[in-house]
Amino acid sequence: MNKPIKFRALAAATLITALLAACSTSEPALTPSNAWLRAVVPGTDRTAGYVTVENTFDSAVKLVGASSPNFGRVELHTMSRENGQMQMRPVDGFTIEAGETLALKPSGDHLMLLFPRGEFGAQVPFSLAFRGPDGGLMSLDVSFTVQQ
Ligand SMILES: [Cu+2]
Repeated sequence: MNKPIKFRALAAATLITALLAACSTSEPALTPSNAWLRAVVPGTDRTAGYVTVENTFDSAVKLVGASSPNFGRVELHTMSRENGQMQMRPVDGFTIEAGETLALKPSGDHLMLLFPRGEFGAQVPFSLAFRGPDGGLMSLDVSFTVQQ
């Protein structure tokens, strides 16, 4: 089996192929789960979204952005405690090391969803953008469940 060597040699092509073949558990992939967002409170222009992504590639990837037709803008935010207060601020991405899982969740790192627009169903489509080890971008379509 020379698969690992082949994977390194063809990193970019393999990453994309693996994403397309995400239903096959034997292939390395980025696997999303538990994707949800808080329903937008009427009269406000923002809410937060959360998702877990497992990276089974043998190299790190970085979540560098997200977009949705239902939001004018999506930012990546981190939370930290400063002077006894929880503060959030934009970051340029979240790295997921090889074999690790990124968990965006309440009171922690999250997607800041700004300027809601259009009709909302029970599911909201998102495209997550990841930068691979070769610098190339990969996108992953994930459906987020709206929770009240
Ligand atoms: Cu935020």
